Parts: sequence; C-alpha cells; structure tokens
Amino acid sequence: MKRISTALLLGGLALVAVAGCGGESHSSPKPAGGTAAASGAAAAQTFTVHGNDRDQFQPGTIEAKVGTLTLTLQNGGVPHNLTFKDKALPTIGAVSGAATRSARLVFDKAGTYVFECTIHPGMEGKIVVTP
Ligand SMILES: [Cu+2]
Repeated sequence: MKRISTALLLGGLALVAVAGCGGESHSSPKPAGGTAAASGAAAAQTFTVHGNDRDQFQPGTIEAKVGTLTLTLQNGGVPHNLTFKDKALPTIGAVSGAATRSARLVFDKAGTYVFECTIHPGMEGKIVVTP
C-alpha cells in the first residue's frame, strides 16, 4: 500500500513539472519583418538591431555594403544572442534590458549572411551585403 502511494506522488510531481512549462516564451517565433540599411561609409558602417520580447529580430533584414560593419545588439526583457551561420563571423553574446553588445564584422564579398539567436530556435535575421 505504501509503494502505491509513493508512485502516485511521483506521478503528480511529473505533471506539475510539465504544467510549469507553459508560457509565451514557448510559442514559435514569427518571421521577422522590415528592412533597414546600415549608416556610414563602407569602411565604418554602424547598425543597431533589436531582439524583441516576441523572439524576433527587428528589422529582420539589414542592408550593408562590402566593408566593415559594427553591429550592435539591443534587446528588451528577453535575452537574445546573435550568432552567424557562417562561423567565421563573430558572435554577439546574449544581452537584455538596457545593455548592448557589439561586434565588428568585416565583409570581404557581397552575399547574404544569416544570423540567429541560438536560445530561441527559428529566431533569425540576415545581413544582405552588396558591392
Ligand atoms: Cu533569443
């Protein structure tokens, strides 16, 4: 009799743990929208991208020229990082709130460089680099 009640108790704990996983942060990220161009001369471009609390990068598309771009990440209450699929490019570690982090990106050639937040699968953006 005592064994059975222990098993029931454990089952109840497992249910509580699953129920505790509910919440907005588990919903799938929606595609990020918008396009904006980096500012400045090709050798000294700057841009700030925002990761919002709905797990989207805004804008989703950043336009830049072949050259050097200082990319700054600023988020809201939810921490996000910015990691390029092209591992030759530097990663920007997770930040939240008023904090920002930047990386200096050198683009030698035109192309589309996709980045993501590795904390939130599907949260992606891209930098379209033109000559
Ligand atoms: Cu994220």
